[in-house]
Amino acid sequence: MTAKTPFYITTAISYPNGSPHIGHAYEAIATDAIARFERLDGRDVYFLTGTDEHGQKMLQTARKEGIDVRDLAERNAGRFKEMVAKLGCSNNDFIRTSEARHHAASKAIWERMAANGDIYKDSYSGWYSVRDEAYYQESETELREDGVRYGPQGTPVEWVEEESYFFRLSAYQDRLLAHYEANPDFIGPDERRNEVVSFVKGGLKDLSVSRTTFDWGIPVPGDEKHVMYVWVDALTNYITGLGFPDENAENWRYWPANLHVIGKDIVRFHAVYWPAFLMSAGIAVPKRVFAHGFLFNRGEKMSKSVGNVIDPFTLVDHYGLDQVRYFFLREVPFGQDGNYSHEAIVNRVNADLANDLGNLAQRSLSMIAKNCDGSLPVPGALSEADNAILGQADAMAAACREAMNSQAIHQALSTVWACVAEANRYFASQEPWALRKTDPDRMGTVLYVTAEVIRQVAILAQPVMPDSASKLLDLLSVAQDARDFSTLGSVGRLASGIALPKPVGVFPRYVEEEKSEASA
Ligand code: ME8
Repeated sequence: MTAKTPFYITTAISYPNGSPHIGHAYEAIATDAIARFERLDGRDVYFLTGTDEHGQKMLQTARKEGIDVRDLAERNAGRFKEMVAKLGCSNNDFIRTSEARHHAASKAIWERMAANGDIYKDSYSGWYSVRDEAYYQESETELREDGVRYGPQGTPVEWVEEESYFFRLSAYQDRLLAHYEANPDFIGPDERRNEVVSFVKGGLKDLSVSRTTFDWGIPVPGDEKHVMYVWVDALTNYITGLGFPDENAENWRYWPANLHVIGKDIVRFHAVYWPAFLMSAGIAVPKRVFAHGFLFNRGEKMSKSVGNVIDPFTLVDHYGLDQVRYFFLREVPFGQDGNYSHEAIVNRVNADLANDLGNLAQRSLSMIAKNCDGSLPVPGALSEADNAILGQADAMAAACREAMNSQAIHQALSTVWACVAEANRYFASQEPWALRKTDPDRMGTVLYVTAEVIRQVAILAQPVMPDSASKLLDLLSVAQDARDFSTLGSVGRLASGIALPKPVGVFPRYVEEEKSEASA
Protein backbone atom coordinates (compact mmCIF):
# COMPACT_ATOMS: atom_id res chain seq x y z
CA MET A 1 0.00 0.00 0.00
CA THR A 2 1.29 3.46 -0.85
CA ALA A 3 1.65 5.98 1.96
CA LYS A 4 -1.20 8.48 2.15
CA THR A 5 -0.55 12.03 0.99
CA PRO A 6 -0.43 14.50 3.89
CA PHE A 7 -3.04 17.25 3.99
CA TYR A 8 -2.68 20.02 6.55
CA ILE A 9 -5.66 22.31 7.15
CA THR A 10 -6.18 25.05 9.71
CA THR A 11 -8.78 27.54 10.89
CA ALA A 12 -7.80 31.01 12.04
CA ILE A 13 -7.18 31.02 15.77
CA SER A 14 -9.84 33.06 17.55
CA TYR A 15 -9.36 35.87 20.04
CA PRO A 16 -10.81 34.55 23.28
CA ASN A 17 -11.79 38.04 24.42
CA GLY A 18 -15.40 36.92 24.55
CA SER A 19 -17.46 33.80 24.01
CA PRO A 20 -17.43 32.16 20.59
CA HIS A 21 -20.08 33.38 18.14
CA ILE A 22 -21.65 32.03 14.98
CA GLY A 23 -18.83 33.39 12.79
CA HIS A 24 -16.34 31.28 14.71
CA ALA A 25 -18.64 28.28 14.58
CA TYR A 26 -19.13 28.67 10.83
CA GLU A 27 -15.40 28.69 10.15
CA ALA A 28 -14.87 25.61 12.35
CA ILE A 29 -17.73 23.69 10.70
CA ALA A 30 -16.57 24.48 7.17
CA THR A 31 -12.97 23.60 7.90
CA ASP A 32 -14.06 20.38 9.55
CA ALA A 33 -16.16 19.43 6.52
CA ILE A 34 -13.15 19.93 4.24
CA ALA A 35 -10.89 17.97 6.62
CA ARG A 36 -13.38 15.09 6.74
CA PHE A 37 -13.82 15.15 2.97
CA GLU A 38 -10.07 14.85 2.39
CA ARG A 39 -9.75 12.11 5.02
CA LEU A 40 -12.53 10.09 3.38
CA ASP A 41 -10.82 10.67 0.07
CA GLY A 42 -7.70 8.92 1.30
CA ARG A 43 -5.48 11.76 2.53
CA ASP A 44 -3.54 11.75 5.78
CA VAL A 45 -5.20 14.84 7.26
CA TYR A 46 -3.96 17.01 10.12
CA PHE A 47 -6.44 19.63 11.26
CA LEU A 48 -5.47 22.41 13.68
CA THR A 49 -7.55 25.06 15.42
CA GLY A 50 -7.08 27.10 18.59
CA THR A 51 -7.00 30.49 20.32
CA ASP A 52 -4.96 33.68 19.80
CA GLU A 53 -4.45 34.93 23.32
CA HIS A 54 -1.99 37.82 23.27
CA GLY A 55 -2.29 41.45 22.26
CA GLN A 56 -3.88 44.68 23.30
CA LYS A 57 -7.47 43.67 22.58
CA MET A 58 -7.28 40.84 25.11
CA LEU A 59 -5.62 43.14 27.61
CA GLN A 60 -8.24 45.87 27.19
CA THR A 61 -11.12 43.41 27.63
CA ALA A 62 -9.53 41.99 30.78
CA ARG A 63 -9.09 45.49 32.21
CA LYS A 64 -12.69 46.35 31.40
CA GLU A 65 -13.86 43.21 33.19
CA GLY A 66 -11.46 43.88 36.05
CA ILE A 67 -9.77 40.51 35.78
CA ASP A 68 -6.29 39.28 34.98
CA VAL A 69 -5.75 38.74 31.27
CA ARG A 70 -4.53 35.20 31.97
CA ASP A 71 -7.84 34.39 33.65
CA LEU A 72 -9.78 35.86 30.72
CA ALA A 73 -7.77 33.75 28.29
CA GLU A 74 -8.18 30.65 30.41
CA ARG A 75 -11.92 31.03 30.78
CA ASN A 76 -12.70 31.77 27.16
CA ALA A 77 -10.16 29.43 25.55
CA GLY A 78 -11.98 26.67 27.39
CA ARG A 79 -15.23 27.86 25.84
CA PHE A 80 -13.73 27.76 22.32
CA LYS A 81 -12.43 24.27 22.95
CA GLU A 82 -15.91 23.22 24.09
CA MET A 83 -17.39 24.81 20.99
CA VAL A 84 -15.32 22.79 18.54
CA ALA A 85 -16.22 19.64 20.46
CA LYS A 86 -19.90 20.59 20.44
CA LEU A 87 -19.70 21.16 16.67
CA GLY A 88 -18.30 17.68 16.14
CA CYS A 89 -14.99 18.95 14.79
CA SER A 90 -12.36 16.35 14.03
CA ASN A 91 -9.37 18.58 14.82
CA ASN A 92 -6.17 16.75 15.73
CA ASP A 93 -5.03 19.42 18.15
CA PHE A 94 -6.15 22.67 19.78
CA ILE A 95 -3.40 25.23 20.14
CA ARG A 96 -3.29 28.11 22.61
CA THR A 97 -0.72 30.79 21.90
CA SER A 98 -0.01 31.15 25.62
CA GLU A 99 1.53 27.67 25.67
CA ALA A 100 5.28 27.19 26.16
CA ARG A 101 5.68 25.36 22.87
CA HIS A 102 4.30 28.40 21.08
CA HIS A 103 6.60 30.83 22.88
CA ALA A 104 9.53 28.68 21.74
CA ALA A 105 8.35 28.55 18.12
CA SER A 106 7.70 32.31 17.97
CA LYS A 107 11.14 33.09 19.35
CA ALA A 108 12.69 30.74 16.82
CA ILE A 109 10.98 32.29 13.80
CA TRP A 110 11.88 35.78 15.09
CA GLU A 111 15.53 34.77 15.44
CA ARG A 112 15.56 33.38 11.92
CA MET A 113 14.08 36.57 10.47
CA ALA A 114 16.61 38.60 12.45
CA ALA A 115 19.49 36.38 11.32
CA ASN A 116 18.37 37.01 7.75
CA GLY A 117 18.76 40.77 8.33
CA ASP A 118 15.04 41.52 8.15
CA ILE A 119 14.50 42.94 11.65
CA TYR A 120 15.75 46.35 12.77
CA LYS A 121 14.96 48.81 15.56
CA ASP A 122 13.44 52.23 14.88
CA SER A 123 10.49 54.14 16.15
CA TYR A 124 6.90 53.78 14.96
CA SER A 125 4.32 56.46 14.65
CA GLY A 126 1.02 55.82 12.98
CA TRP A 127 -2.54 54.56 13.26
CA TYR A 128 -3.45 51.35 15.04
CA SER A 129 -6.78 49.58 15.44
CA VAL A 130 -6.91 47.57 18.65
CA ARG A 131 -10.06 45.75 17.50
CA ASP A 132 -8.33 44.57 14.31
CA GLU A 133 -4.88 44.46 15.95
CA ALA A 134 -3.72 46.13 12.75
CA TYR A 135 -1.61 49.07 11.63
CA TYR A 136 -3.07 51.24 8.88
CA GLN A 137 -1.74 53.90 6.56
CA GLU A 138 -3.37 57.27 7.11
CA SER A 139 -4.82 57.00 3.57
CA GLU A 140 -6.71 53.86 4.66
CA THR A 141 -8.43 55.70 7.51
CA GLU A 142 -11.16 58.33 7.60
CA LEU A 143 -12.16 60.92 10.13
CA ARG A 144 -15.94 60.72 10.51
CA GLU A 145 -18.46 63.25 11.71
CA ASP A 146 -18.39 61.78 15.21
CA GLY A 147 -14.82 63.06 15.49
CA VAL A 148 -13.44 59.52 15.55
CA ARG A 149 -11.00 58.19 12.95
CA TYR A 150 -11.84 54.75 11.54
CA GLY A 151 -9.83 52.10 9.71
CA PRO A 152 -10.90 50.23 6.56
CA GLN A 153 -12.86 47.60 8.55
CA GLY A 154 -14.89 50.27 10.30
CA THR A 155 -13.12 50.02 13.65
CA PRO A 156 -11.67 53.05 15.48
CA VAL A 157 -7.94 53.68 15.18
CA GLU A 158 -5.63 55.39 17.66
CA TRP A 159 -2.33 57.18 17.20
CA VAL A 160 0.62 55.11 18.37
CA GLU A 161 4.16 56.38 18.81
CA GLU A 162 6.81 54.18 20.33
CA GLU A 163 10.14 52.49 19.88
CA SER A 164 9.59 49.41 17.79
CA TYR A 165 11.29 46.65 15.89
CA PHE A 166 10.45 46.55 12.19
CA PHE A 167 10.24 43.71 9.71
CA ARG A 168 11.64 44.59 6.29
CA LEU A 169 8.37 43.86 4.49
CA SER A 170 9.24 46.30 1.69
CA ALA A 171 12.04 43.96 0.61
CA TYR A 172 9.46 41.22 -0.12
CA GLN A 173 7.18 43.11 -2.48
CA ASP A 174 8.67 41.65 -5.67
CA ARG A 175 9.01 38.12 -4.27
CA LEU A 176 5.41 38.18 -3.12
CA LEU A 177 4.13 39.41 -6.48
CA ALA A 178 6.21 36.75 -8.24
CA HIS A 179 4.74 34.15 -5.89
CA TYR A 180 1.14 35.22 -6.61
CA GLU A 181 1.91 35.16 -10.32
CA ALA A 182 3.51 31.71 -10.28
CA ASN A 183 0.86 30.26 -7.93
CA PRO A 184 -2.50 31.52 -9.11
CA ASP A 185 -4.23 29.28 -6.53
CA PHE A 186 -2.39 30.76 -3.58
CA ILE A 187 -5.34 32.98 -2.61
CA GLY A 188 -9.02 32.21 -3.06
CA PRO A 189 -11.61 33.30 -3.98
CA ASP A 190 -10.37 35.39 -6.95
CA GLU A 191 -11.88 38.58 -5.60
CA ARG A 192 -9.63 38.33 -2.54
CA ARG A 193 -6.62 37.49 -4.68
CA ASN A 194 -7.16 40.63 -6.74
CA GLU A 195 -7.41 42.74 -3.58
CA VAL A 196 -4.13 41.36 -2.27
CA VAL A 197 -2.29 41.78 -5.56
CA SER A 198 -3.37 45.39 -5.86
CA PHE A 199 -2.50 46.09 -2.23
CA VAL A 200 1.02 44.70 -2.70
CA LYS A 201 1.46 46.44 -6.06
CA GLY A 202 0.57 49.69 -4.30
CA GLY A 203 3.83 49.39 -2.34
CA LEU A 204 4.71 47.71 0.94
CA LYS A 205 6.08 49.62 3.92
CA ASP A 206 8.14 47.92 6.60
CA LEU A 207 5.96 46.51 9.36
CA SER A 208 6.18 47.38 13.04
CA VAL A 209 6.52 44.01 14.78
CA SER A 210 6.93 44.83 18.46
CA ARG A 211 5.28 46.88 21.20
CA THR A 212 6.62 48.41 24.38
CA THR A 213 3.53 49.95 25.98
CA PHE A 214 2.24 46.66 27.44
CA ASP A 215 3.75 43.29 28.21
CA TRP A 216 1.01 40.77 27.37
CA GLY A 217 2.78 38.94 24.59
CA ILE A 218 5.88 36.99 23.70
CA PRO A 219 9.09 38.81 24.67
CA VAL A 220 11.39 39.73 21.81
CA PRO A 221 14.51 37.57 22.06
CA GLY A 222 17.37 39.64 23.48
CA ASP A 223 15.22 42.72 24.23
CA GLU A 224 12.57 41.84 26.74
CA LYS A 225 11.27 45.39 27.02
CA HIS A 226 9.48 44.58 23.75
CA VAL A 227 6.75 42.04 23.14
CA MET A 228 6.12 40.74 19.64
CA TYR A 229 3.28 42.28 17.64
CA VAL A 230 0.41 39.85 18.21
CA TRP A 231 0.11 38.88 14.54
CA VAL A 232 3.74 37.71 14.38
CA ASP A 233 3.06 35.21 17.10
CA ALA A 234 -0.51 34.42 15.98
CA LEU A 235 0.49 33.37 12.45
CA THR A 236 3.31 31.27 13.84
CA ASN A 237 0.73 29.00 15.51
CA TYR A 238 0.38 27.13 12.21
CA ILE A 239 3.95 25.85 12.48
CA THR A 240 4.06 25.55 16.28
CA GLY A 241 1.24 23.05 15.90
CA LEU A 242 3.50 20.81 13.82
CA GLY A 243 6.46 20.92 16.19
CA PHE A 244 8.48 23.88 14.83
CA PRO A 245 11.34 24.67 15.41
CA ASP A 246 12.06 20.94 15.52
CA GLU A 247 12.02 20.18 11.83
CA ASN A 248 12.60 16.52 12.66
CA ALA A 249 9.33 16.43 14.60
CA GLU A 250 6.99 13.70 13.44
CA ASN A 251 4.32 16.14 12.31
CA TRP A 252 6.63 18.51 10.47
CA ARG A 253 5.98 16.38 7.37
CA TYR A 254 2.57 18.09 7.13
CA TRP A 255 4.20 21.45 6.35
CA PRO A 256 3.61 23.41 4.09
CA ALA A 257 -0.08 23.71 4.89
CA ASN A 258 -2.43 22.76 2.07
CA LEU A 259 -5.08 25.19 3.23
CA HIS A 260 -5.50 28.02 5.73
CA VAL A 261 -9.24 28.70 6.08
CA ILE A 262 -9.84 32.25 7.33
CA GLY A 263 -12.41 35.04 7.18
CA LYS A 264 -12.24 37.79 4.59
CA ASP A 265 -11.17 40.43 7.14
CA ILE A 266 -7.77 38.83 7.76
CA VAL A 267 -6.56 38.10 4.25
CA ARG A 268 -3.77 40.67 4.33
CA PHE A 269 -2.14 39.01 7.32
CA HIS A 270 -2.26 35.55 5.76
CA ALA A 271 -1.48 36.35 2.15
CA VAL A 272 1.06 39.16 2.61
CA TYR A 273 2.70 39.15 6.05
CA TRP A 274 2.72 35.39 6.65
CA PRO A 275 4.42 34.33 3.40
CA ALA A 276 6.93 37.19 3.82
CA PHE A 277 7.80 36.04 7.37
CA LEU A 278 8.21 32.48 6.13
CA MET A 279 10.34 33.48 3.14
CA SER A 280 12.55 35.47 5.50
CA ALA A 281 12.87 32.53 7.89
CA GLY A 282 13.64 30.12 5.05
CA ILE A 283 10.45 28.08 5.53
CA ALA A 284 8.16 26.93 2.71
CA VAL A 285 4.99 29.00 2.28
CA PRO A 286 1.49 27.50 2.51
CA LYS A 287 -0.15 26.24 -0.66
CA ARG A 288 -3.42 28.07 -0.33
CA VAL A 289 -5.28 30.61 1.75
CA PHE A 290 -9.06 30.65 1.32
CA ALA A 291 -11.22 33.41 2.76
CA HIS A 292 -14.86 32.75 3.57
CA GLY A 293 -17.42 35.50 3.88
CA PHE A 294 -19.15 36.98 6.90
CA LEU A 295 -22.39 35.81 8.42
CA PHE A 296 -25.15 38.23 9.24
CA ASN A 297 -28.27 37.80 11.30
CA ARG A 298 -31.12 38.75 8.93
CA GLY A 299 -28.75 41.06 7.09
CA GLU A 300 -27.55 42.80 10.24
CA LYS A 301 -24.10 42.63 11.68
CA MET A 302 -24.09 40.64 14.91
CA SER A 303 -23.45 42.90 17.82
CA LYS A 304 -23.93 42.72 21.54
CA SER A 305 -25.68 46.10 21.58
CA VAL A 306 -28.26 45.07 18.94
CA GLY A 307 -28.79 41.90 20.96
CA ASN A 308 -28.73 39.60 17.93
CA VAL A 309 -25.63 37.58 18.79
CA ILE A 310 -26.55 33.94 18.63
CA ASP A 311 -24.66 31.48 20.71
CA PRO A 312 -23.55 28.41 18.72
CA PHE A 313 -24.26 26.15 21.69
CA THR A 314 -27.90 27.29 21.80
CA LEU A 315 -28.24 26.88 18.08
CA VAL A 316 -27.01 23.28 18.12
CA ASP A 317 -29.20 22.39 21.10
CA HIS A 318 -32.19 23.89 19.37
CA TYR A 319 -31.91 22.60 15.79
CA GLY A 320 -29.51 19.66 16.10
CA LEU A 321 -25.83 19.49 15.17
CA ASP A 322 -26.02 17.98 11.70
CA GLN A 323 -28.92 20.29 10.89
CA VAL A 324 -26.85 23.37 11.79
CA ARG A 325 -23.79 22.08 9.91
CA TYR A 326 -25.87 21.30 6.82
CA PHE A 327 -27.71 24.60 6.91
CA PHE A 328 -24.63 26.83 6.97
CA LEU A 329 -22.70 24.88 4.38
CA ARG A 330 -25.64 24.47 1.97
CA GLU A 331 -27.17 27.89 2.37
CA VAL A 332 -24.11 30.14 2.14
CA PRO A 333 -21.92 29.87 -0.98
CA PHE A 334 -18.52 29.35 0.61
CA GLY A 335 -16.47 32.50 0.03
CA GLN A 336 -19.47 34.83 0.02
CA ASP A 337 -21.29 36.60 2.83
CA GLY A 338 -24.41 34.91 4.08
CA ASN A 339 -27.47 35.34 6.18
CA TYR A 340 -29.20 33.16 8.65
CA SER A 341 -32.59 33.31 10.24
CA HIS A 342 -34.86 30.91 12.02
CA GLU A 343 -37.10 30.57 8.94
CA ALA A 344 -34.17 29.80 6.64
CA ILE A 345 -32.85 27.10 8.96
CA VAL A 346 -36.28 25.50 9.39
CA ASN A 347 -36.83 25.56 5.67
CA ARG A 348 -33.58 23.72 4.91
CA VAL A 349 -34.07 21.24 7.74
CA ASN A 350 -37.59 20.36 6.70
CA ALA A 351 -37.30 20.56 2.90
CA ASP A 352 -33.85 19.13 2.18
CA LEU A 353 -33.35 16.82 5.14
CA ALA A 354 -36.71 15.66 6.54
CA ASN A 355 -38.60 15.63 3.21
CA ASP A 356 -36.15 14.98 0.42
CA LEU A 357 -33.58 12.66 1.94
CA GLY A 358 -35.31 11.51 5.12
CA ASN A 359 -38.61 10.51 3.48
CA LEU A 360 -36.91 8.81 0.56
CA ALA A 361 -34.84 6.68 2.92
CA GLN A 362 -37.75 5.96 5.23
CA ARG A 363 -40.17 5.03 2.44
CA SER A 364 -37.78 2.81 0.49
CA LEU A 365 -36.29 1.08 3.53
CA SER A 366 -39.71 0.43 5.11
CA MET A 367 -40.85 -1.20 1.87
CA ILE A 368 -37.79 -3.45 1.95
CA ALA A 369 -38.47 -4.31 5.59
CA LYS A 370 -42.10 -5.16 4.85
CA ASN A 371 -41.90 -6.78 1.44
CA CYS A 372 -38.42 -8.25 1.07
CA ASP A 373 -37.98 -10.03 4.41
CA GLY A 374 -35.80 -7.19 5.61
CA SER A 375 -32.96 -7.97 3.26
CA LEU A 376 -31.72 -6.09 0.26
CA PRO A 377 -33.49 -7.42 -2.88
CA VAL A 378 -31.66 -8.79 -5.90
CA PRO A 379 -31.96 -6.41 -8.83
CA GLY A 380 -33.20 -7.73 -12.17
CA ALA A 381 -32.26 -6.32 -15.57
CA LEU A 382 -31.81 -2.56 -15.30
CA SER A 383 -34.14 -0.24 -17.18
CA GLU A 384 -33.19 3.05 -18.77
CA ALA A 385 -34.56 4.89 -15.75
CA ASP A 386 -32.51 2.71 -13.35
CA ASN A 387 -29.34 3.32 -15.33
CA ALA A 388 -30.01 7.04 -15.50
CA ILE A 389 -30.33 7.50 -11.73
CA LEU A 390 -27.41 5.16 -10.99
CA GLY A 391 -25.33 7.07 -13.55
CA GLN A 392 -26.15 10.33 -11.82
CA ALA A 393 -25.20 8.84 -8.43
CA ASP A 394 -21.95 7.41 -9.82
CA ALA A 395 -21.01 10.81 -11.26
CA MET A 396 -21.34 12.62 -7.91
CA ALA A 397 -17.87 11.72 -6.63
CA ALA A 398 -16.03 13.44 -9.47
CA ALA A 399 -18.24 16.52 -9.32
CA CYS A 400 -17.85 16.80 -5.54
CA ARG A 401 -14.06 16.45 -5.74
CA GLU A 402 -13.92 19.18 -8.32
CA ALA A 403 -16.08 21.48 -6.21
CA MET A 404 -14.11 20.77 -3.03
CA ASN A 405 -10.81 21.46 -4.79
CA SER A 406 -11.87 25.08 -4.91
CA GLN A 407 -13.62 24.93 -1.50
CA ALA A 408 -17.06 25.19 -3.16
CA ILE A 409 -18.66 23.18 -0.35
CA HIS A 410 -22.14 24.48 -1.23
CA GLN A 411 -21.67 23.23 -4.78
CA ALA A 412 -20.66 19.74 -3.63
CA LEU A 413 -23.82 19.66 -1.53
CA SER A 414 -25.96 20.92 -4.36
CA THR A 415 -24.63 18.11 -6.59
CA VAL A 416 -25.61 15.56 -3.97
CA TRP A 417 -29.05 17.07 -3.33
CA ALA A 418 -29.74 17.28 -7.06
CA CYS A 419 -29.30 13.52 -7.09
CA VAL A 420 -31.61 13.18 -4.06
CA ALA A 421 -34.26 15.20 -5.91
CA GLU A 422 -33.86 13.04 -9.00
CA ALA A 423 -34.05 9.87 -6.88
CA ASN A 424 -37.36 11.12 -5.46
CA ARG A 425 -38.70 11.65 -8.98
CA TYR A 426 -37.45 8.19 -9.94
CA PHE A 427 -39.10 6.59 -6.91
CA ALA A 428 -42.39 8.39 -7.51
CA SER A 429 -42.50 7.54 -11.20
CA GLN A 430 -41.58 3.87 -10.72
CA GLU A 431 -44.35 3.44 -8.12
CA PRO A 432 -42.79 0.46 -6.33
CA TRP A 433 -45.86 0.25 -4.05
CA ALA A 434 -47.98 -0.53 -7.13
CA LEU A 435 -45.42 -3.05 -8.41
CA ARG A 436 -45.69 -5.00 -5.17
CA LYS A 437 -48.68 -6.91 -6.56
CA THR A 438 -48.11 -6.65 -10.31
CA ASP A 439 -44.37 -7.26 -10.61
CA PRO A 440 -42.56 -7.94 -7.30
CA ASP A 441 -39.23 -8.56 -9.05
CA ARG A 442 -39.38 -5.16 -10.66
CA MET A 443 -40.30 -3.67 -7.26
CA GLY A 444 -37.15 -5.32 -5.87
CA THR A 445 -35.05 -3.72 -8.58
CA VAL A 446 -36.47 -0.25 -7.91
CA LEU A 447 -35.88 -0.64 -4.16
CA TYR A 448 -32.34 -1.89 -4.74
CA VAL A 449 -31.53 1.00 -7.06
CA THR A 450 -32.96 3.50 -4.59
CA ALA A 451 -30.97 2.01 -1.71
CA GLU A 452 -27.78 2.14 -3.79
CA VAL A 453 -28.35 5.83 -4.56
CA ILE A 454 -28.91 6.50 -0.85
CA ARG A 455 -25.65 4.68 -0.09
CA GLN A 456 -23.66 7.05 -2.25
CA VAL A 457 -25.55 10.10 -1.02
CA ALA A 458 -24.86 9.08 2.60
CA ILE A 459 -21.16 8.48 1.92
CA LEU A 460 -20.82 11.92 0.39
CA ALA A 461 -22.90 13.53 3.15
CA GLN A 462 -20.50 12.28 5.86
CA PRO A 463 -18.16 15.30 5.84
CA VAL A 464 -21.07 17.65 6.50
CA MET A 465 -23.37 15.47 8.62
CA PRO A 466 -21.18 12.78 10.18
CA ASP A 467 -23.76 11.40 12.63
CA SER A 468 -26.81 11.31 10.38
CA ALA A 469 -24.87 9.94 7.42
CA SER A 470 -23.45 7.22 9.60
CA LYS A 471 -26.98 6.31 10.79
CA LEU A 472 -28.12 6.06 7.18
CA LEU A 473 -25.18 3.82 6.33
CA ASP A 474 -26.01 1.66 9.36
CA LEU A 475 -29.55 1.27 8.00
CA LEU A 476 -28.03 0.00 4.74
CA SER A 477 -25.68 -2.37 6.63
CA VAL A 478 -22.66 -0.74 5.01
CA ALA A 479 -19.54 -1.98 6.81
CA GLN A 480 -17.40 0.59 8.63
CA ASP A 481 -14.50 -0.04 6.28
CA ALA A 482 -16.68 0.47 3.20
CA ARG A 483 -17.60 4.07 3.90
CA ASP A 484 -14.76 5.99 2.33
CA PHE A 485 -14.76 7.54 -1.13
CA SER A 486 -12.93 4.64 -2.74
CA THR A 487 -16.27 2.80 -2.55
CA LEU A 488 -18.15 5.44 -4.54
CA GLY A 489 -19.40 4.58 -8.01
CA SER A 490 -20.18 1.13 -9.32
CA VAL A 491 -17.23 -0.55 -7.52
CA GLY A 492 -18.97 -0.31 -4.17
CA ARG A 493 -22.50 -1.41 -5.11
CA LEU A 494 -24.58 -2.75 -2.25
CA ALA A 495 -24.59 -6.53 -1.96
CA SER A 496 -28.03 -8.08 -2.42
CA GLY A 497 -29.29 -10.41 0.22
CA ILE A 498 -27.72 -8.65 3.21
CA ALA A 499 -30.04 -8.22 6.15
CA LEU A 500 -30.98 -4.65 6.96
CA PRO A 501 -31.88 -3.42 10.45
CA LYS A 502 -35.36 -2.14 11.17
CA PRO A 503 -35.59 1.31 9.57
CA VAL A 504 -35.80 4.33 11.85
CA GLY A 505 -36.19 7.99 10.94
CA VAL A 506 -32.86 9.83 10.65
CA PHE A 507 -33.96 13.39 9.93
CA PRO A 508 -36.71 14.62 12.23
CA ARG A 509 -38.94 17.41 11.00
CA TYR A 510 -38.58 20.71 12.88
CA VAL A 511 -41.82 21.53 14.62
CA GLU A 512 -42.39 25.10 15.79
CA GLU A 513 -42.60 25.54 19.51
CA GLU A 514 -44.97 28.04 21.05
CA LYS A 515 -42.18 30.48 21.65
CA SER A 516 -38.75 29.45 20.54
CA GLU A 517 -35.69 30.77 22.25
CA ALA A 518 -33.43 30.71 19.18
CA SER A 519 -35.87 32.45 16.88
CA ALA A 520 -34.58 35.93 17.68
O1 ME8 B 1 -9.16 37.46 13.54
N1 ME8 B 1 -18.78 35.67 10.10
O2 ME8 B 1 -9.66 36.33 15.49
P1 ME8 B 1 -11.25 36.55 15.56
C1 ME8 B 1 -17.85 34.82 9.65
N2 ME8 B 1 -7.16 36.08 16.11
N3 ME8 B 1 -16.60 34.73 10.14
C2 ME8 B 1 -16.26 35.55 11.13
C3 ME8 B 1 -17.18 36.49 11.67
C4 ME8 B 1 -18.50 36.52 11.11
N4 ME8 B 1 -19.45 37.35 11.53
N5 ME8 B 1 -16.53 37.16 12.64
C5 ME8 B 1 -15.27 36.66 12.72
C6 ME8 B 1 -8.82 36.84 14.53
N6 ME8 B 1 -15.10 35.69 11.80
C7 ME8 B 1 -7.36 36.50 14.77
C8 ME8 B 1 -6.94 35.43 13.78
S1 ME8 B 1 -5.14 33.72 12.75
C9 ME8 B 1 -3.49 33.51 12.84
C10 ME8 B 1 -5.49 34.97 13.91
C11 ME8 B 1 -13.88 34.91 11.54
O3 ME8 B 1 -11.66 35.88 16.81
C12 ME8 B 1 -12.68 35.78 11.26
O4 ME8 B 1 -12.70 36.21 9.92
O5 ME8 B 1 -11.57 37.98 15.39
C13 ME8 B 1 -11.53 34.84 11.56
O6 ME8 B 1 -11.21 34.03 10.46
C14 ME8 B 1 -12.09 34.00 12.71
O7 ME8 B 1 -13.51 34.18 12.70
C15 ME8 B 1 -11.54 34.41 14.06
O8 ME8 B 1 -11.81 35.78 14.28
